[in-house]
Amino acid sequence: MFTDDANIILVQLLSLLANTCKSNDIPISLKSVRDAVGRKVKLSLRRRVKLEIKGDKTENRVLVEHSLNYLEIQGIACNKPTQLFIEYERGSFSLKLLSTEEVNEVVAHIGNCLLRICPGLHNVIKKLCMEPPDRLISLQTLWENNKPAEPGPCGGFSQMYRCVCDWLGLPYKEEVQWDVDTIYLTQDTRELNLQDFSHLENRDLVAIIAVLEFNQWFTKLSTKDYKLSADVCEQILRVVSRSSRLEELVLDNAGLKTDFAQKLAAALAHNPSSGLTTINLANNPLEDRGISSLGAQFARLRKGLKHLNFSKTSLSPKGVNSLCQSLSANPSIPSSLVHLDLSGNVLRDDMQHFYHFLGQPNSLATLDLSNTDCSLDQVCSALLRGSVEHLSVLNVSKRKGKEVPPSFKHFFSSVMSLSSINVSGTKLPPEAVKALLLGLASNVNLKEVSLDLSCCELRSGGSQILEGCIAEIPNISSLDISDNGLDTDLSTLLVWLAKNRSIRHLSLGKNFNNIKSKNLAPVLDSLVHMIQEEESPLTSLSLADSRLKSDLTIVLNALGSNSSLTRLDISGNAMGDMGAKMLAKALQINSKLRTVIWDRNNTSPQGLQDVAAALEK
Ligand SMILES: *[C@@H]1O[C@H](CO)[C@@H](O)[C@H](O)[C@H]1NC(C)=O
Ligand SMILES: *[C@@H]1O[C@H](CO)[C@@H](O)[C@H](O)[C@H]1NC(C)=O
Ligand SMILES: *[C@@H]1O[C@H](CO)[C@@H](O)[C@H](O)[C@H]1NC(C)=O
Ligand SMILES: *[C@@H]1O[C@H](CO)[C@@H](O)[C@H](O)[C@H]1NC(C)=O
Ligand SMILES: *[C@@H]1O[C@H](CO)[C@@H](O)[C@H](O)[C@H]1NC(C)=O
Ligand SMILES: *[C@@H]1O[C@H](CO)[C@@H](O)[C@H](O)[C@H]1NC(C)=O
Ligand SMILES: CC(=O)N[C@H]1CO[C@H](CO)[C@@H](O)[C@@H]1O
Repeated sequence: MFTDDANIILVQLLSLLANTCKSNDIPISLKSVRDAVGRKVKLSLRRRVKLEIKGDKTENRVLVEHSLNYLEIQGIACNKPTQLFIEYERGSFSLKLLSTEEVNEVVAHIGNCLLRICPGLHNVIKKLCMEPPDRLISLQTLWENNKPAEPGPCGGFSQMYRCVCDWLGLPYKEEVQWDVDTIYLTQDTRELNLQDFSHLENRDLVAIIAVLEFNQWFTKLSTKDYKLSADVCEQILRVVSRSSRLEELVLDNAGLKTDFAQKLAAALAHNPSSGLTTINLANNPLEDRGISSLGAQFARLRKGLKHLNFSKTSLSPKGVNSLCQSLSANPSIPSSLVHLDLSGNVLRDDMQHFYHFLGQPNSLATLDLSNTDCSLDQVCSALLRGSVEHLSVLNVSKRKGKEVPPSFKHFFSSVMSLSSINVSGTKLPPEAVKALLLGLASNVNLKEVSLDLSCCELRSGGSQILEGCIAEIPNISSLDISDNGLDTDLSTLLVWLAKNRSIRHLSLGKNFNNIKSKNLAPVLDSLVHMIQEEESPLTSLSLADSRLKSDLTIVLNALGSNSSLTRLDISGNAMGDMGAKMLAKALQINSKLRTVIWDRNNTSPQGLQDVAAALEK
């Protein structure tokens, strides 16, 4: 309630007024109060009280509303009819008022003030205890009816920011208000990104972060590649220890060390109503000790966790085991944890508790173990035991030269429900690609699988494997094989791809870097055949970033006769005016295409006009 200054003023104020109202009978004269506090103080609250001092002793005082900062109130207790106990940041005091009604009025007034500053608060006063409890019910009804209809942009952020600056004695920055009230408001975002304010001083960041203790709009606090100072870290921890609104904390590469993780654990322990479910502390050297402390708290989180990112945090198997023991100990986590990123940590040795965790039924959709060297065999066996249902990203990249364990294929052939597999950029060795495809081919449980094999350096070897398996895979609805150095190999591969009647979306781009003009023709012929195949299931095709230039016209011409395509991405092909003309012609007869993604590379205004004219028809 009272900053140091305000508190002193209050105490002084009470002493000053003690003489003027020794007897309860004499009404408090407005003039005497005015004389005591000065003209500037608003006198909306004026009550005769007895301040309880040591033992049973009390002193007659007058309670006057000063420009108090209500943000500092921690709790109010009214355990006896006329008693009012107020606990604030730096102390507490206990008052006796003349009647229960007066106590209720004072509490109602404080609540109303808080509601004005912090609209949307669920518990207007954090800890409020009234005896008998029905006093509380009428107060809550009153506050409910008093809630402001429109709290202002981003949950009334600016107003709170002003109060917080006042409370912490920090300068109020107009530009913060402007940013939030205009930019954040237009973007309708719930994420407060510290980088937006990183040009300000640290103490300004402290005030901005402090608002999140009260604000009910923002649910995410984030920063990346920006070293946080000690006072900023302290304030973040304070918010974690008090907010029930904050759900996501992303402090990526923020210069945090072991002690931060330990303090974060303590902050979580302090806040039973914390709603934090996403924690991304990637690229901070937290080490085993930091993560273990955090884990001990994770074990107790009632709501569980959705997203944990400990990529490149200097973890060893010891830390991962400890973390996973904690995760296993929390009954909410198997159904809540969707993303787990442990990439970029050296995880070579035994990770018994990690595999145990994966081997329980769980909800993981992303498991990133790239650059960790952990055992693929154990991971796959565990995932199968855990009957994972929706794994969409299993990243085990940088495993060149390692043997592919049988459990890898077994996983893909037996997993019960897997809707997307993303191994993009994971540079799977050819045997692993083969195991994956054969596994999928023999899996009778899957349908509508989307497979992203882009950027895996497949080249000729990978192409042959694809040719051998792709036609056999039943329900693969989307396939991305872009950026794999396929070049001339594409001409045969496309023949096989065309045979499969389930692929509706195909991405082929960035595969034409080392192909000679004369070899390009057969590839594009195969593609044209595929597009024009009767009852082709293909509805979406991407040839993005292939730099096909004028050769693209071969494909564009094929669009004229009715193809099944509704979406085509030909961006990054520098097709020029000729291409634009062809596209224009195709669009004039094609009635199916709904979306064409295409950039203006090498197209002059004339080319643009041609296409525009075609679209008008
Ligand atoms: C974890 O954080 C890193 C660094 O920001 C990011 O690249 C990665 O995508 C994140 N992982 C997940 C699963 O979101
Ligand atoms: C897989 O990991 C590699 C290496 O860390 C990374 O570059 C790539 O983006 C990751 N892929 C996915 C799908 O997360
Ligand atoms: C697969 O992962 C990569 C890298 O993280 C991403 O860019 C791509 O969009 C993902 N693919 C799908 C189909 O989600
Ligand atoms: C694959 O899809 C077809 C129809 O699209 C369906 O009849 C068949 O049962 C599916 N196969 C599996 C294994 O789900
Ligand atoms: C394309 O299909 C539409 C209707 O399905 C038909 O009217 C049109 O004649 C067809 N065009 C060609 C070139 O086959
Ligand atoms: C095509 O556009 C990209 C980005 O818009 C640009 O970097 C590139 O130089 C352009 N290429 C040509 C040939 O104009
Ligand atoms: C689902 C589907 O149509 N799969 C087909 C893929 O291609 C092979 C070979 O043509 C067919 O046997 C599958 O039925």
